[in-house]
Amino acid sequence: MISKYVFGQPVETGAAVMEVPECTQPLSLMQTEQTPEGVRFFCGMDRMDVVYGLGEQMRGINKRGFSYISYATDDPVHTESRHALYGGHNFLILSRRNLPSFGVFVDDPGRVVFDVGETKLDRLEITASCDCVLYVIEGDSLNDIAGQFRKLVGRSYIAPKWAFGYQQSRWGYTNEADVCTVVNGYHGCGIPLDAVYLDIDYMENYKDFTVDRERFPDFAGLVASMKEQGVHLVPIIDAGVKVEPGYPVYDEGVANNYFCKEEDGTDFTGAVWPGRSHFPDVLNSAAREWFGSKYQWLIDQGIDGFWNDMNEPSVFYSEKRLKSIMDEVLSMKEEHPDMHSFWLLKDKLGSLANNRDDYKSFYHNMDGVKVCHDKVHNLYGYHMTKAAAEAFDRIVPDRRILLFSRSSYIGMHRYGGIWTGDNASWWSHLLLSIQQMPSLNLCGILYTGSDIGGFGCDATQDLLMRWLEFGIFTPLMRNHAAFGTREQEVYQFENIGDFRNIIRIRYGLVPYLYSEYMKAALTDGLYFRPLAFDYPADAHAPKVEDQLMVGESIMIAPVYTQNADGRYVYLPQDMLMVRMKSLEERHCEVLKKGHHYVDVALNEVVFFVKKGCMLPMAVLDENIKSIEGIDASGYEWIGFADDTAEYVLYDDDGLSKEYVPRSEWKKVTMVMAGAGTVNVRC
Ligand code: MIG
Repeated sequence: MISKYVFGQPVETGAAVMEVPECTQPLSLMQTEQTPEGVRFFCGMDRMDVVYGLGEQMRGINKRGFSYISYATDDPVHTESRHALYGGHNFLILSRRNLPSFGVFVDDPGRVVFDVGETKLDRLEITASCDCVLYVIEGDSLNDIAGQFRKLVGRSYIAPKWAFGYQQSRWGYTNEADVCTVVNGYHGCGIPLDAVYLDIDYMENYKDFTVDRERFPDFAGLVASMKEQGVHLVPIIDAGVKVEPGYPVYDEGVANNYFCKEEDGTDFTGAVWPGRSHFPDVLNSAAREWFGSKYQWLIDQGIDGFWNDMNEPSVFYSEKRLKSIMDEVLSMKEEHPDMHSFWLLKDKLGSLANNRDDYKSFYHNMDGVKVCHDKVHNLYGYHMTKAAAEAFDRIVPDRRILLFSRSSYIGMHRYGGIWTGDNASWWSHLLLSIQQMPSLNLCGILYTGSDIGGFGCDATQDLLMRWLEFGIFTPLMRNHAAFGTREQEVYQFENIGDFRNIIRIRYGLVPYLYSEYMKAALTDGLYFRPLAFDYPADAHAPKVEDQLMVGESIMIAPVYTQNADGRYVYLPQDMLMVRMKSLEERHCEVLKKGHHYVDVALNEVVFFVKKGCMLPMAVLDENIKSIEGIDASGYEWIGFADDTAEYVLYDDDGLSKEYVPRSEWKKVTMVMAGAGTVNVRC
């Protein structure tokens, strides 16, 4: 049951797609109070209660004990103390031990604070603005609450099947030769690869919808020849448009008032990679249509995937703030600063980037209504991505295009996925990425993954290998690294054969992973789930922070510490442990419910099959180069059963939008016929 409460005069965010009548009864599960900052919702929490959700945030699967802020920010230092990352994912479930659990979605695209028992241990407190919509969702189980929420916000984005292949990226591939080196590097080692990313360096002076002619003399030709080898090129699109008369995107934007405005009506200027830039007013439907239509130029050259970046929007500095701070700094030139003013000076310069006062200083034209950006801040990345997705629907209505964004808000999950931004090559960020996945899925974001190996800092061989062993289960499986860091393509490291085996296991798993992804998307289900969602009666399950259910059949328990040769794993029921050194070298063993220490060598993949469940494994050709090469005519099956195991297999062409109706999904049954032998029926 979903109850809707409206406060003030909220902006239409488009997050919810289901009509829910406004509730006439007063809110009972939470109390409400007006504060100087806005409206506050709060309720008590029992010691054993768990809070799930909030999407892309720091810390654990259970969000208790900290405050989280929804106010998208381009902060590349994801330390434990951070309260905000790139998204606004205002949905959580309070899972209560002794009372019915419920979900809360605060539809407010401005700054929202979730104090989940930080200030007061036993209190959940949410502070939104005066204009917001609150949805409270009651249901029979955690899965039921999550499912109702997903019905409210609509079907998640569905990526093309090739986007489930392994992908390589780096900020620093600057020309055609760099791209070829990567592809040859992988193919030369017999490792499949489905995409290579183009970061900002492919553009001409960081201008959106341009390609540098000197560095990419025959772009369309390169795109086509790569595609022949099964590799898709995926260019980045940044939010900021370079101020440069004569550059058509700039000229058209200015002429039609398509950019965000200052209070006085002039175009807001902030600096990002292109230098002085304007920001398309993607909250205005005409501007959105215009900006989206620009993607066509790249689609016409054979591009079929994009990543939208810098769309918090990131502003390195605004012209007016830089000027005022420069003046201040210059006025200090003659004095020898005391220590206090020295630190003040340093902070001033540090406060230039992504400053909230700048976000308060510019405006959108929301189809006739002037709205201050700060009030709708979290909608920007969402609507930039919506601009692209709506354009794809016009340009190539029958085809799926890969699309994901850095900044997002609930509602954007219908148009694209996200990656989790600028993490670092830290073991703690491997764990963080494991913990972010179920939280993101709860908010509807299914097509997601982190920068494998870590974006900032230098990756070590073992970190990359362990990260890949987890990354083979994330829908987006992309190795990405920052400019200036150690080169992170797997062939740059020792023991390439082990890397090859792990990536090939991913391709072997694709029939299962894709099937599970599609079923989750088409039924509003969860691809990644915390253990407690599947084992609600198990008292230990809610405490497990480093294991996940992946699809209907398996559980994973990734190793995320250096120099470990295994880890403790909790089994909420008897399971079949599958250990793989390669796709062909499999070892299975039944483990009993309870706690186990499981050895996991650095070059091994281990996962667990639930009882009564099974999964398909593709049999791969030695030379498989991409997803296209997977033979779908027959699979091997791994299952665990006393008598029968079942699996519902979804498959389609991976490209069109005509998804297979549920009545036609294939059910595969495995029947044990005497010790060690099985019959499989389809
Ligand atoms: O200011 O385009 O998160 O993935 O490589 C940095 C360069 C801008 C941030 C993205 C990252 C990308 C980088 N971008």
